[in-house]
Amino acid sequence: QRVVFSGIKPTGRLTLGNHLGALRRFADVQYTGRCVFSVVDLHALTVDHRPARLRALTRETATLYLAAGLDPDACVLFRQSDVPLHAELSFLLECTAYVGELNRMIQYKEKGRGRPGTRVSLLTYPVLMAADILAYRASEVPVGDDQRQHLELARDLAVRFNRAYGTVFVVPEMAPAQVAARVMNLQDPRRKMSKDDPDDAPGTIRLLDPPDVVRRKVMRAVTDSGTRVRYDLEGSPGVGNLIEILGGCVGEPDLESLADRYTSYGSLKRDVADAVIALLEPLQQRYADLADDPGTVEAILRKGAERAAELAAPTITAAKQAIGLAA
Ligand code: AQP
Repeated sequence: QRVVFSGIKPTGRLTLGNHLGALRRFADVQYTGRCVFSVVDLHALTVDHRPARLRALTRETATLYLAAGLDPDACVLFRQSDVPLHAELSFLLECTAYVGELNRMIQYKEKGRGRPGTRVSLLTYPVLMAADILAYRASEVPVGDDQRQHLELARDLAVRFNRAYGTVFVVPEMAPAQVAARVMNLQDPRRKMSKDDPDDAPGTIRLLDPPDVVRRKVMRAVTDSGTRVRYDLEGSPGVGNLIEILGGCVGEPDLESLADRYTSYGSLKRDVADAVIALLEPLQQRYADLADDPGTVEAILRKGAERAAELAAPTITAAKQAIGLAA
C-alpha cells in the first residue's frame, strides 16, 4: 500500500515555497493511498520561540492545510504534539543515530552549530523528523528540495535499525516536486524563500498575502540587467525563479519553452503575478471561512491525533520489542 507522510513546522507564516514544494502536493496525493499529514509543532521548539505565537501559527498552519484542499475524511491531519509516540520513537532512533552525522546536517550548520546557546533539540531535530516518517511506515515523503539531506538520514536510520535489530521500518523514498521544488527569495534569488524571513520581507510571498501585495512583490522581484527571458538558474537566477514559479502555478513542466513565450521581463512578471493570485484565491477564500470556525479545525485535529496514534502504535511496539525493551 502507498503510505504518504509529510509535515510542516509552524515557525512562520507559510510561503508560496511551502505551497508549491509541499502543501499543494499533499492535496494532489490524498486520494491515492493512506496519507498522514502533520503540523509538526515540536520541531518549532528547536529554535527561539514565543509560546503564544507558536500556538497561533499552529492553528493557522492547520487551517491552511484544510484551505489548501486537504480532506479530513481522506487523510489523517493532526498536531504532532498530540501524539506522544513521536517523541518516544525519536528516542529509540537517537540511540541509532551518530553525533557525527547529525553534525553534518546543513540546516544545523546554518542555524546553530558552534554556538553555545543552540538548543540540543536543533541537533536532534532530523531524528525526530525520521521518527515522524518511520512511525507510519511511510513509503513516500513529499517535501521540497531543502529536506533532501534530512530524508537521506531517515532512510539511513531505518536501514541501520533494521539491520541491527530486525526489520521494523519501511525505508521511505523522497517524492520531490517536478517544478518549483526550491522557490527562491524574490529579492535575493540565491537564497531559499523561507517562512523564517521577517513578516514584512518584500521577497517572500505568504499564502495569505492579499492580491495587491502579491502583485507588488512580484513586480519588484530582482531580475538582471539583460533583456532576454531565458530559463537559466545559474546565469540568471531571478528570472529563472520567476519561470519556476510560473511553471509551478500553471502546471507547465517544460520551463525552457515557457520562457520562450516571453519577450520582456515586464510581461513575464505580470503573468507570474496573475498566476500566483489565481492559485491563492480559492485557498484564501476557504481560509476566511474556516478561520471563523476554530472549533471545527480543533475537532478535526483531535480526531486526527487519535487515528494517527492508532496507526503509529504497532510500529513503536515492534521497535521497542526489537531493540530489547518490551517483554
Ligand atoms: N522555498 C521553498 N521551495 C519549495 N519548497 C519549500 N519548502 C520550504 N521552503 C520551500 C518545503 O515546505 C515544507 C516545510 O517544511 P518545514 O516546515 O520543515 O520547513 P523548512 O523546510 O525548513 O523550510 P521553511 O518553510 O523555509 O522553514 P524554515 O525557514 O523555518 O526552516 C518542506 O517540505 C520544505 O521542503
